[in-house]
Amino acid sequence: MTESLISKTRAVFESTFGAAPTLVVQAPGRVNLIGEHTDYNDGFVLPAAIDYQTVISARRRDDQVVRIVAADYGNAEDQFALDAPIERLKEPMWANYVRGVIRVLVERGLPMRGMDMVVSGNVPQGAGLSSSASLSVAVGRLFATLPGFEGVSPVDIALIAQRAENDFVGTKCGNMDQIISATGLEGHAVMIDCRSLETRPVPIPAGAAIMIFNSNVKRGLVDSEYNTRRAQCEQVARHFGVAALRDVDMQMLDARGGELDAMALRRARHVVTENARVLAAADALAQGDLARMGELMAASHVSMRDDFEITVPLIDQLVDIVKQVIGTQGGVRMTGGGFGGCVVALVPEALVEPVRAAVLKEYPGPDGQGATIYVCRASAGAGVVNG
Ligand code: GAF
Repeated sequence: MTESLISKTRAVFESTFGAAPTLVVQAPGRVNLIGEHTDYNDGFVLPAAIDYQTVISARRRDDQVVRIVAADYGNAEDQFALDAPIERLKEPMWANYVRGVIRVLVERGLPMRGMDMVVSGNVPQGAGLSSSASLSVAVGRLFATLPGFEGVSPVDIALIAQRAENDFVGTKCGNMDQIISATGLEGHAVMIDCRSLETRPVPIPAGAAIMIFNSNVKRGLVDSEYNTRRAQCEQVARHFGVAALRDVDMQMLDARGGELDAMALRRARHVVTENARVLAAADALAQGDLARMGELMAASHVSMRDDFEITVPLIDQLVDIVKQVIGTQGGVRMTGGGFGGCVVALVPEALVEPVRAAVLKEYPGPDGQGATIYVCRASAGAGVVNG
């Protein structure tokens, strides 16, 4: 897959700029195995980078101009100067992800140089697999190849990309998507402590496959509902006088939950129990215990459905269809921000085809569209592909 993105961006680069690119970088999308809506609560997550990526072919310039060509948008172009204010555009949105990261890099006083770049990607868009984080992180990774960026770590790149999404693009996301895109490891999920920013690679057990099912339910409410959930969590943390829900445990919730209204209690209970599940899941996965992993993923889904209220009926149906086939041999849950998007399953390889067949047969999808199914490899984080 990367190969075709590389050749596509190279060819467009040569025809647009009349020279070969000297640098190619990639940054992956991600799937979260467990730990939903915990990142902005300073909690724990267990995502994996996937083998769907954004690729940028590029060449440094001798001036302060940045030119970007979007190979997936009819070779549309954006151009701006590093030594003038970098403004947010009304559209196209793809340009804002690039502009945002570059603006944060400039503001940090890093030694920037002009760049010609051609971008293309195959992370499904709007599916909750972090196509935007993969674009932002790819841009950060590209500039991190410049002299003077030696001290900029993968986690720094991720935080710069997150800042750009928060402040420039205007999405109030947490730090999970960018950190896993920057730090992913082939064959591994990564447990991230979203407060300390420590990462712990956890091997995907041999013989286990990661399946992703795009429900094809459009995530219409995701922005407003996401922000509402965030505000509800922050309010409970304030009520308990702590920095974030990370600092609340079940004992505290049992003792003082009565002070909260019923909805706030449900929201907090999701985050508190989900954090505990992530820690348990990292251990279960490390031990190759897919049955335990399955229990934790099932509990996570129920918690997202009943306490955090971010699933929708078609997603619940999709999870049930997969569960019928895998039983106790693996795990399945909704993944990502919610209100549509994708379901993730960790299943023994022998069950990939039976699961696929069941989903194709039984899942109606919106307007009979069914689901789109991906079998993914846990992949490396952002990096230079050559050059
Ligand atoms: C989206 C956000 F971008 C992440 O930061 C995270 O909060 C996730 O939803 C929910 O776990 O992907």
